[in-house]
Amino acid sequence: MSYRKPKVLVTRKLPDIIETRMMELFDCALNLDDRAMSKDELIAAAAETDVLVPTVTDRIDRDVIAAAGERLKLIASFGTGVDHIDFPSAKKRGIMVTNTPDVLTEDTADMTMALLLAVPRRLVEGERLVRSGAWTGWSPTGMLGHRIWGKRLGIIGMGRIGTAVARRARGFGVSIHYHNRNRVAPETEEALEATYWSSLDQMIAHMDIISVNCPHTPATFHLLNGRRLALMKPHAYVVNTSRGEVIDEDALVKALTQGRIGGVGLDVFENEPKINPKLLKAENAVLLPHMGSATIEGRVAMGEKVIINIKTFVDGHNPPDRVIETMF
Ligand code: 8YV
Repeated sequence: MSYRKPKVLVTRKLPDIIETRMMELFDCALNLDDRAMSKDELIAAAAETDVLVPTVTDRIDRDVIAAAGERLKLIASFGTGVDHIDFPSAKKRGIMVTNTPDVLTEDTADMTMALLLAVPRRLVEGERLVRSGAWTGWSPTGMLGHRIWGKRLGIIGMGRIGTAVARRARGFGVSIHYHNRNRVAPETEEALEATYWSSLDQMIAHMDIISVNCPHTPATFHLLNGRRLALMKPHAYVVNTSRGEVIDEDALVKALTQGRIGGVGLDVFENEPKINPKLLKAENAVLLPHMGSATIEGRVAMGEKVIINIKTFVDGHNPPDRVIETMF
């Protein structure tokens, strides 16, 4: 039987080594210019492909899935979060969805830790001061921030990334607290000396730093809303490397600009790449361009996962990173 290579559409430029391998294995349409595709382009492309490889910048909504016709069988997303894909619509049409978990856990936890240090210690403000030429030298009261040693970190979402953040933060003398849909295994709690809070409100009210590490799902949309932000201690910080939508960004900006919280470290935003202008002006906000998993090693490993997911699927097996309903 002759083997027809599956037609695979990759929506963004991937690392060269991944694109080369994909070209060998599949009938691949690449995006060498790395220009984000419009909805119309996605709709047109989805109708003519067996496998779609989107990223967080592509909205694979109901319209795109409806336009896909009979041909599209797999959406092999490049990334762990799948909130850009209308999963129920895909499921209804029998389209499988896969993602790339695990391989970006440590990198994202590193970036969370970087923000967790940068905000209380005013790292970026200090850097701006030096570069501006306005630094007049050391002073006993210059650039005072807050110590993180001995403080309480509240992790919202104790999955892979949340756990990896907890492991790191312990090394900095921070006590670990968490809220999660399900309590983690007693061995994990014990190893991390982690305290479980069944009430998110209660946890928020007692923490010095809040780290958002849960996925964005219908259940976590605006989980950190105005009411919950008002529960925070006035000196406490918020760090988010998950998805902007988990926080009500308008409410966060209000809390920050009215001095009701100490500062924020954000790698993700509600309307990426648009940033609330008030955030841009806030000295106590460290803002990053969604780069939590942006390491060469991580992005290659994510690409390898995409290839394995596609290959196992077209060979008639169950892909290792199949997204299932219970994840939402
Ligand atoms: C990825 C991410 O870079 O994997 C995720 O969920 O947020 C990022 O680290 C991005 O999603 C790639 O599509």
